[in-house]
Amino acid sequence: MTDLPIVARALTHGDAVAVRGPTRDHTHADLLARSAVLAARLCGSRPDLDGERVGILVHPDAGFVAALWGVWRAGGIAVPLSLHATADELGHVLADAGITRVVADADLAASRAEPLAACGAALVDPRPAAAHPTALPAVARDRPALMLYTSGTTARPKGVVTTHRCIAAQIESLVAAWRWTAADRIPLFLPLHHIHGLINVVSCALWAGASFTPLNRFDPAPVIEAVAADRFTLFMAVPTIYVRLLEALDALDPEARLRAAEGFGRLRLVVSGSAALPAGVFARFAAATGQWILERYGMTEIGMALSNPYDGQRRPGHVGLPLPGVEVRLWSEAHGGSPPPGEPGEIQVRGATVFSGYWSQPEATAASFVDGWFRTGDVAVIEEGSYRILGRSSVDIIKSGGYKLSALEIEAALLDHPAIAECAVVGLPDDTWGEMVAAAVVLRPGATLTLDALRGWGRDRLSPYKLPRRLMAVATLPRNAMGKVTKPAVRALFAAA
Ligand code: MLC
Ligand code: AMP
Repeated sequence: MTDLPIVARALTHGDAVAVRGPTRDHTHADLLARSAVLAARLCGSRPDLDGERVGILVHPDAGFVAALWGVWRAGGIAVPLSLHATADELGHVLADAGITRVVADADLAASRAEPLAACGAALVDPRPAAAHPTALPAVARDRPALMLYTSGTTARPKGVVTTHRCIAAQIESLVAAWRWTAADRIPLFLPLHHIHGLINVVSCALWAGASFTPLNRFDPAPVIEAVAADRFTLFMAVPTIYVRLLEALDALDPEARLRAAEGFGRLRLVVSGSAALPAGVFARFAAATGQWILERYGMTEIGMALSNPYDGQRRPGHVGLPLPGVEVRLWSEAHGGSPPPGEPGEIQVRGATVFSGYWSQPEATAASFVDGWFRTGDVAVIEEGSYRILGRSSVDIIKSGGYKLSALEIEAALLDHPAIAECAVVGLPDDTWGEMVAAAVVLRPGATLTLDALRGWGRDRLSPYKLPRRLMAVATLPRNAMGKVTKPAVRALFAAA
């Protein structure tokens, strides 16, 4: 018998449906059985994986859960891998995490054969096989369980390590705040190498004995049809998806639009996060469907921290108050402490939901805490008892469609282009993506470069969502007296153009 919180919960849910598939459903008991078989396969003759990092390259369905739980039940650290990563990006994660085994669906493994082979990773088949009884290790809650790679103010993404106890705290906080029950049904179209899809959608559903329906990717038409047909009770997405839904609803004929709007209106709860939900989108969605989207704020390192209320007024442009079990404060360098009421400060977070550290980066971990509080780098004010996020302290972090991107990582890749001598990457405000990646470049003498050519060249080097959507050639980049590129001035160049 294992001590893992989520597995213990699944034992109580038994034959309830956990994953609703196109051809068949999977119960919580199925997931437990499949994960036990995989855990035994991973352990082989070893009693415990003892924190071995195991990559997961599996489609977001029951197989993914079996792989995640299988790694956990074998005593490993699960590292969900992006299904959109380039060979170079995947290679970075595999090497940084020291991954030597990857649980991989055959089609995904085949399309990434080169980077997998380059790091010598052995493949483990996630498909169910005949069970053979094996004693699985007892895994203590304070052992590391998960590593999610996140971009930041360094050129390459860092691994964010959380323990079983921390994950349980993140889930329990949301299950309580948003009143998850076993009757809930939620669609999954977000990627599972990030916390939004993995914890807020999948893990909360499984914890509560509810079910999720994998949709592989976000396509508005089938999602709207399923909502209209009352297939879901809950809906969680990034702001870009609400923008897309509104466009799709507008394009429907009046009868279909009414049916869809009523379907959205009947959902128990609709949540937005991972980036700022524009007040205009909140208002248009409320007008179209009657749903007041609940906006919340979180981060890979801390889980979810702030949320508008389940009951009571949800204020557009605001992210509410601390979730259960989460301590939040504003901190101002200028004031050497909490800022006066109504003045901005950095959001800092403490509590059981906060991560353990960045993988093998003790300096970066130490630098991200002050007196035990995690420094988010996000700046907010408290207005009438609700936090409002003003922005980020780093200009080098861009949020596009809910993905956190590092301008430094994109710049490093673009500088490999033979036509580019210098470059500066910034995020520009965008109605659909929140922010859009834009690159100002100084070209080498005689060189020319178009946006299409740059995007085509970049496809082998960067995930598609990191590729610039705007390009501007300039004679020189704006720099300050120290010679450092001034990013606000770069943004102004694009605005002027
Ligand atoms: C896709 N594209 C993007 C993009 N997503 N470009 C910029 N930013 C993005 N986020 C590109 C595609 O590669 C494609 O390029 C073109 O846009 C059109 O693609 P699409 O098919 O229309 O997009 P789609 O695949 O539907 O993706 C949109 C999306 C996706 C919104 C569903 O971006 C997404 O899943 N975002 C959520 C990410 C997430 O889970 N973040 C949470 C992080 S955790 P081309 O050139 O190929 O045509 C976190 C903590 C917290 O933030 O608080 O939750
Ligand atoms: P990630 O590192 O991918 O986990 O992204 C976390 C970041 O997303 C936070 O630091 C914020 O900058 C941003 N974020 C998440 N939720 C919100 C929100 N509701 N409003 C504004 N920004 C948000």
